[in-house]
Amino acid sequence: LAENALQALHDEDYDRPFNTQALNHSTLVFTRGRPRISLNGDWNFCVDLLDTGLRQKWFAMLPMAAEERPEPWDYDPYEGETVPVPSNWQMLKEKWYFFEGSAWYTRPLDMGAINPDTRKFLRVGAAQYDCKVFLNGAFLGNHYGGSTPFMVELTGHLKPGRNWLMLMVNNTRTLDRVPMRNTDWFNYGGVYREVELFETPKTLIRDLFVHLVPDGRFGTIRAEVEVEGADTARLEIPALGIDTPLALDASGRGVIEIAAKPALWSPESPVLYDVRLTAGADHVRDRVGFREIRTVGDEIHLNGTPLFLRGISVHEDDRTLGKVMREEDLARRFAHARELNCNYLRLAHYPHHERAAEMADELGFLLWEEIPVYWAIDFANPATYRDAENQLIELIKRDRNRASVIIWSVGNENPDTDARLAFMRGLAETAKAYDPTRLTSAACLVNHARTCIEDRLADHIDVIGINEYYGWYEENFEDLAAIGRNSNPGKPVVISETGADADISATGPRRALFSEAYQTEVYEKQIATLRPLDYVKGMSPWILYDFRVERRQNVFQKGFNKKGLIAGDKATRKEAFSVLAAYYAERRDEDQ
Ligand code: GCB
Repeated sequence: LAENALQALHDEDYDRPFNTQALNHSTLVFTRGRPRISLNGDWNFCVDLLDTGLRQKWFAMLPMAAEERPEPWDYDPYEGETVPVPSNWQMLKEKWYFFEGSAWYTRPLDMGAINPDTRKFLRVGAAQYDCKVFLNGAFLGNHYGGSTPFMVELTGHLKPGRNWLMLMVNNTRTLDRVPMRNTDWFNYGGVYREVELFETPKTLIRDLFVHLVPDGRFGTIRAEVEVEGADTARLEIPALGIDTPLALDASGRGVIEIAAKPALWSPESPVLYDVRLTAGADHVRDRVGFREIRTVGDEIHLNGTPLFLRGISVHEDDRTLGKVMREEDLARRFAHARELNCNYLRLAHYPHHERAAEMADELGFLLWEEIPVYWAIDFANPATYRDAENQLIELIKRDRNRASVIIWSVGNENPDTDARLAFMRGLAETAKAYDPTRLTSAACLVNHARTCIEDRLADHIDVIGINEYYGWYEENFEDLAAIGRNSNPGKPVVISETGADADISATGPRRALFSEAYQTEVYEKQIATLRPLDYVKGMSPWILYDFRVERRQNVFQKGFNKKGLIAGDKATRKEAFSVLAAYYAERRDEDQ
């Protein structure tokens, strides 16, 4: 035993069998409208700073009373400290604030008798970043990516009565991940979205994608479904009088196009329809809006009408909850966007909670959704590409029935290298393959020497996002006007970011950089300069709320990026808020 233990200690590959990407988009099951059992609540918790848990096989420890254990042990998965799920450990105890590494979560799963005619699936809404799943000591798979849901089938692994579920979550930033080591948002760790258990019949609806066919005629609804264990399904949209069988091929896939004239979804009229799919004993349902988004030259058309995107960027960040999202927080976010006269939000820089897009569907906001291909990630690494692409597909599968989502963004401010071009072009193509009904974008580059928009990626996406900080990182405001004149993008441009920090606390400055007055001036100049540019079809300044980040430590920032139009309390509006609100009110009135 001692020899084995020694060998394990020296064996750098001890964790290799666990580092597969086995829990990827292909294991997802469509879960909308399904009954579910919440596994939120208190879980046993232990940080594993030295990463010894895998070597010591913490996952294989049997539940037994302390006095019965035959060997000494270093972790108490069945007793000991507990934390609530969902949560970010940084927000729970000061000693965990800067902790980066592995932590183990354990909880019982009480099943009663196992019904052999059912299947069981575990769904984790999100865990930052890498999550290994164990059930009763057996390894069931690993997921990479901190913001998308993943699922694992438990059927066959569960036993009657009490079972033990363990999640090992690691939030270490590394160069080959997506994002990599360097970001401008906080590296919250842990299981921070809902954990749920689903029970289905043997026949299983894997996927349902319903949308209006984007042919400019608004008269055809298309449904694509994927089912296991049936050769036919039934699609119903009762309010449109649709109730139709759908033939499935040998692989369980089926596609149908149906003539229909739904009332079109738009921010002004966010109409949603009940959609139901039945296959054998399995049922799912969703609430779906039908609308068309497309570009025509340098315009963006929603349902055939040109559109200006009056937006704001948002992070998922809360002073006390971290990345844990509550209904009230999302409702407040949309209420503030409404007050700014927005019709659009950029959900930066990673997939936000899925409830955000549902709410946008209900309230009538358009969304840009994004994966964290941020700055200089390891573009030449095929494993990094697989990770990014998987996160993209997981996001698309999760949200592609949401009418509010109009743009899939494949990255943000990435250096223009050949490797990056191949990588991001691949992602843009994947987005179209999984969802041809939406636009692709990315925050692209400006050539500062030539003062014009110049990015090879622009040829491969529908909308050119531009982050520009004239008046902040770039001093010479005249250059922005020059870029406007010198560029001829031939596609719609959205100013995906612009802004300036303002510290409005009692110790904040009165004038110059970091003052509220300076931020206001930047907004006024930005609006005046961008307004005459015809190809600029929208903007989402940076950002709605101040947010926490490790890298910002000067005397005014103190661990926060303060470019918010509202302070970190999510209540105190800065002066620039009303400047942007007034501009958007004018644009809205012009568009009507
Ligand atoms: C950017 C980044 C964003 C940063 C922002 C800033 O260009 O896209 O993530 O937070 O600038 O404040 O510097």
